[in-house]
Amino acid sequence: QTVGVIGCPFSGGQPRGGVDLGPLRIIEYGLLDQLVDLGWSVEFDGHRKLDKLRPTYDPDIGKLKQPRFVSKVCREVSKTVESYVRKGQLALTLGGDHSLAMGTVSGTFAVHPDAALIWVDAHADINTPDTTVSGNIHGCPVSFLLGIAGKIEGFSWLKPCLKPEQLVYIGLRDVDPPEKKILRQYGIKAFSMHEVDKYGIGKVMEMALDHVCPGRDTPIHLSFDVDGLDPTVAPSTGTPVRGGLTFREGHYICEAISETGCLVAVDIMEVNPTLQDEVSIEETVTVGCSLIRSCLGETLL
Ligand code: DIR
Ligand code: MN
Ligand code: MN
Ligand code: MN
Repeated sequence: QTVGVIGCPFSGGQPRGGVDLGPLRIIEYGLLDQLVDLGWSVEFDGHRKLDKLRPTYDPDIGKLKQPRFVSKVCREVSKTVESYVRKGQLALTLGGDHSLAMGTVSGTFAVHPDAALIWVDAHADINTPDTTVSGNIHGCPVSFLLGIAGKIEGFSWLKPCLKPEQLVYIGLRDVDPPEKKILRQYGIKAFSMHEVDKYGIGKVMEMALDHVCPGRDTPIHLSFDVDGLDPTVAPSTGTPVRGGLTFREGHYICEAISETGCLVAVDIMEVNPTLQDEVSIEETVTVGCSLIRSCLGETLL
């Protein structure tokens, strides 16, 4: 089994610097050796050179900030993810901010249009260019993937590829009012922290998989924003929200998905190794690596 690692040092989908250093720190921490120790053959040809894609002139489009830069980067990432998935390799993307998921998810769905998308996050990231208040595109990727974002200059390469029933959320707790309306309108399945508390993570994963992967034979793309975890577990991230997934709940999600044998692509996003103190940074990088290992089959026994 081969994993293709795609390092994406990119922060253009939100205003805080430093999230572009996430993938570098995760690799420096020794992720690739850990994956080899798990029995994987690892392909990694260095971090993507994304900064060279920055346009010289990139004014806002409506409220959207740095739209052309985000679009060009995601287009490039999409091609890379698609090529790994097409070869039958597991595409592992290290972010970088979550706007990158427009690239990663569209890459996976180009090969597997029938795939499932499991989105672990405190946020729904489903604002449209009309509903976004912040203008930060990392709060919008899902609307683009669903094709409900409308026509935005530069994004015509990104064809709607995701149907509402192919998507399930886990860990939500900071959803904007217009986002709640979109979730209801399209009947999108979401397990917020309320449902995690109510049913426990074991039952939530069973229900989530029953929804998007009922026969346990649908290819799965997992897009994991580390802010889905509680800030005590993953403090070094740009938009932490209290009341998140515990260390074990986060890992259980990855283990349960790994057990299906259906995983074809994973994103680990929003690790920002410039926020909080050195201990917090180390904890966040470490948990990013251990989530990845759980996705790639590491078990406790
Ligand atoms: C907010 C926050 N919903 C926005 N989103 C974040 O900016 O659209 N996503 N932080 O990760
Ligand atoms: Mn996110
Ligand atoms: Mn397929
Ligand atoms: Mn988030």
